[in-house]
Amino acid sequence: MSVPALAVDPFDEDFLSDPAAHHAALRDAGPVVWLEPIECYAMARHAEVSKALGDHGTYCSGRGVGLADFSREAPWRPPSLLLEADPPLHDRTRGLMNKVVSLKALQEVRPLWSARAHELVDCLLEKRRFDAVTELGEAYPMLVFPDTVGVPSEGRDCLLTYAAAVFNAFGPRNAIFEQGEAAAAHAVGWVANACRRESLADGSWGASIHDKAVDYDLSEAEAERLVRSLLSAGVDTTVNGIGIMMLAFASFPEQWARLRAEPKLARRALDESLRWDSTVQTFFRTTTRAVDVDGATIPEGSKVVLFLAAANRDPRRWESPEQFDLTRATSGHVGFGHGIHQCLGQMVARLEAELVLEALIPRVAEIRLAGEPVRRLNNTLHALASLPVEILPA
Ligand code: OVV
Repeated sequence: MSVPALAVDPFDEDFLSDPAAHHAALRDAGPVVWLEPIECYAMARHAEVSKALGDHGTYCSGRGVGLADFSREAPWRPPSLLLEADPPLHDRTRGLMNKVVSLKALQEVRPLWSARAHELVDCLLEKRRFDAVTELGEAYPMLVFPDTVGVPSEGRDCLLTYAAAVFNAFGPRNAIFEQGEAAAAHAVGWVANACRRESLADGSWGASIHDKAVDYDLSEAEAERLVRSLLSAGVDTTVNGIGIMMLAFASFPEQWARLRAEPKLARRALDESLRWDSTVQTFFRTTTRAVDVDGATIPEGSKVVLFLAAANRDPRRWESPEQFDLTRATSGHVGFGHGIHQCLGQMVARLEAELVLEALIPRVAEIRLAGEPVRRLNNTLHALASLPVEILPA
C-alpha cells in the first residue's frame, strides 16, 4: 500500500495561524501521510502517534526531534542530553533529572509558589482587565521557576527569547526560525552562563543537577547542558499552557462555573486544556528501520512528524474532541508526549496551573474575553501573544 501524499506545509503561516483547522485533513488522509513541501512523513491520528511515541527503538530521538536530521546536518545547538538522546545515555540523564524534579522537590516549593500565585491574583483583581498572556501566563512562571532553578536575577527576559528560538528551531529554516535565531544570539550567551555551577544559587534545582552529576557519570559540561534543558523546556511551555488554559475558561464559561462548584477539578484542568489545545503541537522522530504502518512502509532513516495536537482531538479517540470538559478522562492524551521521553516537567506544569486556579477560584466569578486573542507564530508551540480578559470578582 502506498502512502498518501499531501501538499501541506505545516510550518507555513496559514497552517501555524490556525493548526486545528488543518488537522482533520491530515488525520483523514491516512494513518501515515507524506508531506511534499517538507519531504517528511507525518502521523496525526491518536493511535499511530501514541504508538510511535511508545516505540523509541523504532522511532529514535538521537537524530533530532525537529525536521533537521542530525546525522546529515549540524544541529542548531549542541543536542539536548534528554530530548535528543536515546538509551542508554537518555536513561542516565533522565535518571538524574527525575531525582531533581521529584515529587518531594515539588512539595517543598508548593507553599512559596502558592503565595506567589495569591500575590499575583491580588494585583490582577485590582485591575479587573488585564492581559492573561503577559500579566498571568508569562508573569506567574517567571515569578517562580527561574528562582527555583537558581539562575541569576539580571536579564531573565532572555529565558523567553531563548525558549521561543529553541522551539522555532525544530521546524524548517523558514522566516519564523530565522527571526527567532537572530533575536536569540544574546539570549544563548545568557543561558550558557546561567547554566554554570558558579551562576546557580545554592540549594537550587540547577545546583542540585551539578551536585548529582558525578554519581551519574556525567561531566560538568553535561551537567550544564541538563540545566539548559530545564531552561529550554520549562518556560515557554508553561507560559502558553497557562495562557491557553485561561483561553479555555474564557471560551467555556460553564467550565469555570463547574470548577468553582468543585475546586478539586483544578488538578485536572491543565491536562484537559492541553488535550483541547496542545501547547507543543509537534515533535519529530527518525526511523531506525523500515517500519510497516497499517500496510504502508516507512523506510529506514525517515523523519516522521507526530502531530500531538491533532492526536489530542482525534474523533477516533475522543468524544466531542472540540469540547473543553473538565470531567473528561484525559488519560492517554499526548500533550506531554508518551513513553520514555514523556515530559519531565509535567508535575511542574500541573502545579503551576493548579496554584493559579486555586488562587482565582474563590475570588473570580467569571472570566470574560475583553478582546480578540492574538497568536504568536512559532514552529512548534501553539502560542499566544496577547489574551485580553476581564475578571468579575466573586
Ligand atoms: C521538551 C524540550 C523542549 C525543548 C528543549 C528541551 C526539551 C531540552 O532538553 O533542551
